[in-house]
Amino acid sequence: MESQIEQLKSLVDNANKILITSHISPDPDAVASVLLAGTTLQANFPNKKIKMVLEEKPSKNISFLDNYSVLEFKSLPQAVQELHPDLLIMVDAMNFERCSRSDAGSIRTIVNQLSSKIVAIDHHEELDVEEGALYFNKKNPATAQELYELLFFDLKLNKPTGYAQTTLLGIISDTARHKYDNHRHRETFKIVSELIDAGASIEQLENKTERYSAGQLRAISAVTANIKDSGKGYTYSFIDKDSPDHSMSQESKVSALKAAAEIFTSQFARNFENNNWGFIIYPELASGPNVYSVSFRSVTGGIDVAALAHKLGGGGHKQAAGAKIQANSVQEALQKVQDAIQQSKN
Ligand SMILES: [Mn+2]
Repeated sequence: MESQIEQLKSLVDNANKILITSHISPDPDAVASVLLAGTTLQANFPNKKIKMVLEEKPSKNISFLDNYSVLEFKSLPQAVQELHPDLLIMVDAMNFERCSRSDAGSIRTIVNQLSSKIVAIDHHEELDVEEGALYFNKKNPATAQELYELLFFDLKLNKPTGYAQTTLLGIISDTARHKYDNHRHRETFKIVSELIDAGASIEQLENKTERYSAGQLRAISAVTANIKDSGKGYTYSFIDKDSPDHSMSQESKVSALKAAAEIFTSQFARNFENNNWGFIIYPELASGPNVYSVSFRSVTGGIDVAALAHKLGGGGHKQAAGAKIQANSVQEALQKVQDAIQQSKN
């Protein structure tokens, strides 16, 4: 019986055309993971045709990363149709629905017709792993770490230019600079030391990624104004459609809402009054007028928020998870979340 690593090695060896992708609403770990996997394969197998495609652009500007310009942002079914990949690698995701908002089903149809091989490399809670995929998940704190271990420790591939900064960005952003308990801390800190030795800098990275506009700070003030203690052990806040204000363009509104939600989830969801978990609801403007996002956080060992998010059609980690909700108002979305919490107690 071939080991998983041997299977991965032969899938890569036998593929001439490889497509690498990640999840919709890509965060820095998703983008860094696509870049790390793609540039490493490109550097080690210069005769293979390798494409790095994401269906959506990241909300954070991380275009300073080395090789960022090789990333293509386009419809994933279209990219699969154009390339006819022998091998499709999903990173930071485990099924096509996570990778495509436009049409996951048609990706599945094309991939089946082509008999393309599928690999999924992820660190989220296991949920609907794509059928037939060779699946890797050690529950690392970031997919960039999972990839670093696979590519350089297990497959012993050569490192491409820019790998140190790219990997470090994935790890630093998904761990919120090592804020949370991490059962793979020995591997994480060993790798982070290697990356810093290779010239990457946490301070420089964070100075580039942690930037706020006036619009984002106005959205944050709406979030802190709306913060509530439910009286049932959890904290919540919300932003309605008209926040932060009417004058902003759609694009800056989307980024302001995301930034405000992120501040709430990282700083306040677990830390308000005596509560150790909570959530925020905000309009998901990019998905349509009646779509809201809910984002949950809890302290390790407390509430399993992945299960709550799953009830609402989403997913994630036990301590950090989210879902998208159809609702006509933020109040209706809030009611749906509170109903799901109530049901999970019964
Ligand atoms: Mn991730």
